[in-house]
Amino acid sequence: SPSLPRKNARKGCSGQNIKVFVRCRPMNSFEKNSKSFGVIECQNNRELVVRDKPLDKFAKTFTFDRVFGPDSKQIDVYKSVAKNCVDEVLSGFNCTIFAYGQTGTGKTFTMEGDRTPDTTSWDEDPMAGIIPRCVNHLFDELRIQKLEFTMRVSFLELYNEELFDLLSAHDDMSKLRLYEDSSRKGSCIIQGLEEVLVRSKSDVYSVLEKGSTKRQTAATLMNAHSSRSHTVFTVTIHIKENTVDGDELLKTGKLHLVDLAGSENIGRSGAVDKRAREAGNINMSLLTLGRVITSLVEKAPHVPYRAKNIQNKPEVNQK
Ligand code: ADP
Ligand code: 2XA
Repeated sequence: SPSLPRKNARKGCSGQNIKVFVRCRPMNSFEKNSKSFGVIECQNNRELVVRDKPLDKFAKTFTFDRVFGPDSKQIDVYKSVAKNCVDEVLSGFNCTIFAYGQTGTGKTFTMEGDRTPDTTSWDEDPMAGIIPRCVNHLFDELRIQKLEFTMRVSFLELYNEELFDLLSAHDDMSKLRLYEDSSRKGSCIIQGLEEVLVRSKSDVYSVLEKGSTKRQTAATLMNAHSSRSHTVFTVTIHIKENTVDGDELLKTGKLHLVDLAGSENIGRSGAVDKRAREAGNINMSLLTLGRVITSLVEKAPHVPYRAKNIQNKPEVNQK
């Protein structure tokens, strides 16, 4: 989905600037062995049927831009969800893809993917998720179009309202500070965030490897569960072009690929359970994000990017 509003923000070919996709993962062996029945079923690529029991008279149908069934492949998801975003970024637009859902539903599988053991070429790995496929496609396109460019990537983790750099050269996991950018309204600066220059596909792979190792370390150090943190992978490209008049034109595009924390602690009312509250409003950001997206969709005059969470405060005398 093309990201946060900018001047001249372009709408996707569908004319909408936010799209919603659903991917259903296959049942795992535990679910199969326990004879669970599937509560969701995909219909004609766009509809999702949700039932409480087999042959549920009250089954509900929901429509999305696309629904991917349990047999969908990484490449199919990439082609329908992310490929357009990569092309928009090459034209100088900003795009964001969020993965949202409960822990265990396949967010990381979809965004990052896995390495097939005993294979060497990651750029042809069928298990590669959206992130590696995006950077790969960016490199291919920039080369095909013979463009003069630089590419930078950053990778951060947001845990318990604190920011950590997954590409930092330091072994420790020190917090990063966040400032509002007074020169650009609605924008912010993350002080000291590593923005690694990548010149080749192999540079990219080193960065991905480093990031996933570091996240593993962070999880151990902070006793954190990845299910309770958000990760944001950002690719920034600068493209130098010459106009017909012989002027130089610098285009900047950003692609944000976000693997959100598990949505399981968010109730219908917006309340979070006691445990999550103790851990420090982990899901506050998910609630805020929900309101931001709703106001963008409804084209509300004010988008509460900076809103503090209101529903999430512990009540007095709560058990
Ligand atoms: P999340 O990030 O939402 O917590 P994961 O990506 O870790 O979930 O997925 C949970 C498990 O399900 C993992 O073992 C993953 O490999 C598997 N899985 C997820 N989606 C798929 C899929 N589409 N096909 C096969 N296995 C999947
Ligand atoms: N999902 C794996 C990483 C994990 O560690 O949780 S897969 C993809 C995106 C990002 C970081 C890493 C990867 C695995 C092992 C070494 C290096 C990279 C990776 C999988 C397939 C193709 C390319 C990269 C990966 Cl942000 C993966």
